[in-house]
Amino acid sequence: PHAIHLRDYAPPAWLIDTVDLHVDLREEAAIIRSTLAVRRNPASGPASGNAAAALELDGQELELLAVRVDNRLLGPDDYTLTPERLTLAGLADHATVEITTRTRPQDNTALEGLYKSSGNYCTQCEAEGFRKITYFLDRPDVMARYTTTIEAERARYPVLLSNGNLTASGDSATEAGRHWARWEDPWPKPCYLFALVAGTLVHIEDRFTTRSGRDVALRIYVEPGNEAKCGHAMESLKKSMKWDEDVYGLEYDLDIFNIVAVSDFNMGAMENKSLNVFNTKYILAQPDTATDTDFLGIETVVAHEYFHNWTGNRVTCRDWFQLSLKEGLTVFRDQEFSADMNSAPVKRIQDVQRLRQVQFNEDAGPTAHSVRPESYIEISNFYTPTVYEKGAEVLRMYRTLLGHAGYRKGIDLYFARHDGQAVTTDDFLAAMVEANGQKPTDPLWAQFQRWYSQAGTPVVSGEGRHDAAAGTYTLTLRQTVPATPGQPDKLPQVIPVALGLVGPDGKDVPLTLAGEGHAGDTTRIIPLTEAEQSYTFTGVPQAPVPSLLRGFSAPVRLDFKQDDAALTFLMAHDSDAFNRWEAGQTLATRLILADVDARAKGAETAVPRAYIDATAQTLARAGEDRAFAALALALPTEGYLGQQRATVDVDGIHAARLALRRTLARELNGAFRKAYDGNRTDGAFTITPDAMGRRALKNAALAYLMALDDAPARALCLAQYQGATTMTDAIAALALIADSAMDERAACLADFADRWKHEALVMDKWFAVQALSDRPDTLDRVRGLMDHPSFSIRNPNKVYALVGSFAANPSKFHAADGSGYAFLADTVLTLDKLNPQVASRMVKPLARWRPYDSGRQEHAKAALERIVGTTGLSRDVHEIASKSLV
Ligand code: BAL
Ligand code: ZN
Repeated sequence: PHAIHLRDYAPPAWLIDTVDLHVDLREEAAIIRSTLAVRRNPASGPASGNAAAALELDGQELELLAVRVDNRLLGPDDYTLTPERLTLAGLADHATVEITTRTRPQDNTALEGLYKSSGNYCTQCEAEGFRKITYFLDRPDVMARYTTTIEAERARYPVLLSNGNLTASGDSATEAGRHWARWEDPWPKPCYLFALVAGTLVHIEDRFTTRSGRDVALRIYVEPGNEAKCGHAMESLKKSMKWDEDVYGLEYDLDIFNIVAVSDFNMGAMENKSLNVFNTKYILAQPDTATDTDFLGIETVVAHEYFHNWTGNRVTCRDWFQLSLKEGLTVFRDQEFSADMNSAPVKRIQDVQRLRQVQFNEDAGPTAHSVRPESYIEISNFYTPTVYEKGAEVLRMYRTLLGHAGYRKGIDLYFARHDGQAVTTDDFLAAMVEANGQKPTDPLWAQFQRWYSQAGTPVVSGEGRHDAAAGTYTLTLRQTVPATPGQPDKLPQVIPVALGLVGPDGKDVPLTLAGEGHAGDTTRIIPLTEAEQSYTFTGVPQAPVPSLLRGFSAPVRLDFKQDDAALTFLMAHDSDAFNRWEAGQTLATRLILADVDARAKGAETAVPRAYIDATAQTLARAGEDRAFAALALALPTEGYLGQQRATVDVDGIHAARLALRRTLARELNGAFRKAYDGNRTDGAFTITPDAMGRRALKNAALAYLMALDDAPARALCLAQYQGATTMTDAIAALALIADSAMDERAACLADFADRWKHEALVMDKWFAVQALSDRPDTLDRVRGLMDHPSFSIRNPNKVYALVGSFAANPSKFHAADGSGYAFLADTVLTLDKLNPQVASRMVKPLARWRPYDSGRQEHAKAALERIVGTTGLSRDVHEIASKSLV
């Protein structure tokens, strides 16, 4: 397989203005007739040698039945056909090309292109699935207007949907029992936004009136029986539509917006124009089947896909290297939407936790790549936390540097300039800065561009010095960007550091830089642009405690010299909620890592009284913001702790973290019990931030109590499981029971499975709690569960729930004997034959083997070599596995 490089981009030699698709769905196969109005691209003329360029159409796994050009049927000598391309030479400058192909959606286990899920037809075309439906210029810079006619048996497929508006429908004139529907999408779009659905579906309907008075029909289609579980998704959709008008001035542009939820889906959801296709996980929810996290996930993903209507669909990507143009921006938009709908500090902490857990990990490993990658072998491998979440951080930094009003000016100019176009991240940057009277070539913005081109997580280190005599505080900051594969040398980046100085009274000091006439704000943005920079603040008579990177103002690792007393002070007093949380996490990280080191030498450390007292304070103040308190009580994950060391001490980290949990549980037992009892939510279920905060705090307290695994805790946990009225409470208790050696463990797991065996999404949770269990026989159980009637290796959600969760179980997946790695390799090889995209996702945990000890390294390498040495491996898995062995 060969790599595709950004530097090789050339505009398409041909354009497609209109596409008329006729899709005939039959039980034996689907027949697709596509009529394309093509023309030579004037922007790709003689100068680029394209005057006589042939029309080269992408196509994969298609059976070609007929080709006509301007109504003339071509013979096999009139075109060139390879497994990946259909080439037509000698065309006039304008032509009508009609292509008829056959595919077998029922055999499509890769879930890319046209496939069947639970007996219904659906499509997934991003990034390159359309070429599995018909021969086409499958690249996002070819935007066309689509008309789609779907024909199928009426009884089995009463619902026929595609993009745009339904313009006609009827019964087949020639065959009894068959019907058809025609959809026309007035908006030009790249083929990755095409969608089609046919099946037995029911829907709920609502309406939204846009601010200019457009009445939009909103429909969510699901399998019969699920219609009562769509209410939260519908509310989320309406909130998103309103928020996008209020915050971005962006309005919906058609009279209908359809969502279809399917149970077999590689991703979370897909933003096809006016026909979003969703994984059921991000639509279906009721209090007894979905957790608070699920409810929040639905709100976010529904918003994300809706927001793509502008950021992705109206303005799309020129090529796939620009993926973050739409994904980073849209993630930033959904993050801010969710922050506005719920608790902003809690949302920010959760987003940063995810960034650190997955993106920092990626950025430090063999598949590290920049937000705008330079090359790829398989584009599906680049739907990554770097493109999505780090991309979102880049957007946040624009807003931090330009201010809210400046950011909005930039967004407005971006749409004014580029509506209807396929553009680049350079175009985006130009719009942002030019709208603010600056130039992309200005030093700051030329340097800011490195966020797109340089991979690796920058490290910011430094220290502060107080001069009591002068009343000044001098802060020195340094940055380095680590080497990553293919990028050995890095240049400094623009790092907006949001800074506050907290005085001894716990209040923020107004910040005045030396040379400024008057006191400024109490939080200031310092753009760190050099490898080292110093800043002196005046009017600081008493030694302050600095609070750096407030709100996590840049996606960097901070290594600032600060003693435990300063961190404890910030935990209590920082006006920035994120940094109050962060100070506690930094302290906990220090304590656990010190204990890891002690354990390596056969000793153990004692937990300082000050830390226990600070945790007691967090509990005492929990009523101020319970969701925040729950996050503050959670210790850093084993994954995050491992990232802090060159070599991960798997067992040491596991033991030290558990020991700290047990110490806190013992020392603060009464306080945890009080927090538990004080936050029972036995009344009517609501998903308000307050109700979710109560459940989160109560379950955090229960987890601490269960760390002791004593009789009172067990009784409490069992009672919660048995009496739970919400899935949040039921699964929290079940996860703790699955971790424990309680006699009731097997009975509870059996009870849960018996109760929920007909609810696929609930069974996913059942698989996950067992795969994440701390019990010594977890791997054996996971192997056994692969044969459970509710498990299917063909269903991505099941694979993510069981295999993905196991790979996220630090001490079990990284077992010293390599058994976890061998299991994952076996599973990846089985999966690869069915669904390369899912297989490729599952190989990633194995690819990050370098920071482990030599024994584990050898086991992981052997597993990877076994994968790479397998013949017929997909491009997807080959790319990740082979890169990880370099
Ligand atoms: N575009 C792929 C799914 C998503 O990011 O919305
Ligand atoms: Zn997206």
